[in-house]
Amino acid sequence: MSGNRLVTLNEFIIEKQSQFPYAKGELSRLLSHIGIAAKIVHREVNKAGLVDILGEVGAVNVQGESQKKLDVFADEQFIGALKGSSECCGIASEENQDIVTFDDDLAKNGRYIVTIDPLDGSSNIDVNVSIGTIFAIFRRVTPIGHKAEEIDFLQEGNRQVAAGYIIYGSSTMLVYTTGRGVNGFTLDPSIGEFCLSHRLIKTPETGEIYSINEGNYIKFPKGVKKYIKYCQENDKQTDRPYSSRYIGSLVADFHRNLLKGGIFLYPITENNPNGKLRLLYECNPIAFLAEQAGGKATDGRGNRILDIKPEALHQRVPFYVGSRNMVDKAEEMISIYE
Ligand code: P6P
Repeated sequence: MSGNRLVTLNEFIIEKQSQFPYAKGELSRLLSHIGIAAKIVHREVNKAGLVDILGEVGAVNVQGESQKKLDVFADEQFIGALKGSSECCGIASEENQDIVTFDDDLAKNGRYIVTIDPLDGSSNIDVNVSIGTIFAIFRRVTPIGHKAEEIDFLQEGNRQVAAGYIIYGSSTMLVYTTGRGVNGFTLDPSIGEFCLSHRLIKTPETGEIYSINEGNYIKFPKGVKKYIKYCQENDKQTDRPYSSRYIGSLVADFHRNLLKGGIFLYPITENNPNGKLRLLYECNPIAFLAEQAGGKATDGRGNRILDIKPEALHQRVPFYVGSRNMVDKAEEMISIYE
């Protein structure tokens, strides 16, 4: 709210655009189009239990239309919005094995590429648990006017120009950064606008929440087991009151920790020797947001997530993200016991 007036996402984007004197509005248009797709997905997510949207791909609903799983629906909505922005020449999506290039002349002149997980945690939708969309925006490295190529998508996360997520929860929020802090916008369905609700989010340097799937405990490296025990032991001196909170939806777990302080860990396990989470469209955007809010994101081996050079579109990495002091402590224990 500037004064008492609501600030909408578009007003905020345009206001901030003036801080980039050479910006011609391309990034602004891209972000606005993401906001439009988010509203459409919000509408379907919120009634998913009532319509056939949960059906398997290829099934036929009562009207004889081919049913779409919600994540395929979300993928189509975001691809359509990004293509329609005419600022994006292609995307890498969790839902598509290969990059999706937009080959019309207008889009080939787009300066940006987007990596996206259109609906992360969609297995939770059937049980009404919060899910999310995660996206990252880069400038293309191939010449404008040509089709996007895979090399455009294999850039280190430190080259992101923007990143964000939409969380479809008790309310729908869009949280994003362009490298000048993290701002959160809550969707007001009565006016169909995302309105600024969390200005310049700063995550606490330490917190009292640790988020990890303890069902994998026996498969964790020794240092991770030691860190979990550290979080659970009551230290008489500090009376460390850690709580375990794990939703199983990255955006929901991260969003809570971002606001309250905490650490999210997805380590390597025997089943996932490189971790489970994807570098391009889960870890990089979340890491950018975490750092912009004063937090930290590493692979548990001292490597900053944003400095990892991607080798493949769907590459997985171990992921430790959240309050700076907590990530440091986890790293310390992993290095001691590894
Ligand atoms: P697990 C959801 O499937 C997801 O990709 C993330 O949103 C979430 O953090 C993680 O996987 C949960 O994985 O193995 O604990 O169920």
